[in-house]
Amino acid sequence: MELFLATGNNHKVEEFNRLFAKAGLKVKVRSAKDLGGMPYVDENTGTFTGNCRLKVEALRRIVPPKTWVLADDSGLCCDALQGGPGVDSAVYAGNGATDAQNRAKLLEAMKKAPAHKRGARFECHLILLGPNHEDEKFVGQCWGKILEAEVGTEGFGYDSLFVPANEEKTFGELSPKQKDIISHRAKAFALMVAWFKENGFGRS
Ligand code: ITT
Repeated sequence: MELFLATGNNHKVEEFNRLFAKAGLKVKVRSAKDLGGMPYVDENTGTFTGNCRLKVEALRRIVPPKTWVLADDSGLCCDALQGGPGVDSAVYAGNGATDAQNRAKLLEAMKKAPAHKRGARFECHLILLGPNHEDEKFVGQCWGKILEAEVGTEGFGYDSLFVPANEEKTFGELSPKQKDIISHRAKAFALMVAWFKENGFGRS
């Protein structure tokens, strides 16, 4: 089976390629790039699921028939910021902001938060559309805390600021292999793989 990733974020494409590679499914993974790029989507719903739906539907309109489409909407929700930046994680420091600018803004916003208020979680919402009206949603979360300075250069986004629960190191220090076991994306992805297997997809 062939599946298109509805994202313009190359880091997500990289992570999904790794996750699919170890999932034991016969899936040919393609990305929106192969179709000329992800169509523009105004992510204005205010929810992860709503934005995810906009992305998956936007790509579905242009994929070849009989293919699957998967979208990911994700972000970092910090206790001290009442769940922010949340759905606005990618544009926290403004439209077109770089990951480094977003991290700098987060550090500034969290400057006065004491140790016991630095809890946070990553969320990942996936929506999967199939060629025969399959329409499934999978959610994963990863709990942890925000450091007072960046550590590590692996990953992307807020990885160098986030230490997952039961770990000493940030996602920016852990290897991709380690992140792929405990991350929000890995957890949502595992639910999707279970669904594929239960429903007999991905065997050929
Ligand atoms: P697409 O909408 O094209 O998929 P995007 O990066 O704009 O790409 P989102 O709207 O879902 O995607 O925003 C996700 C942001 O949340 C991302 O840009 C990071 O800042 C942050 N994020 C999500 N998952 C992350 C991860 O595993 N590690 C670090 N930061 C992450």
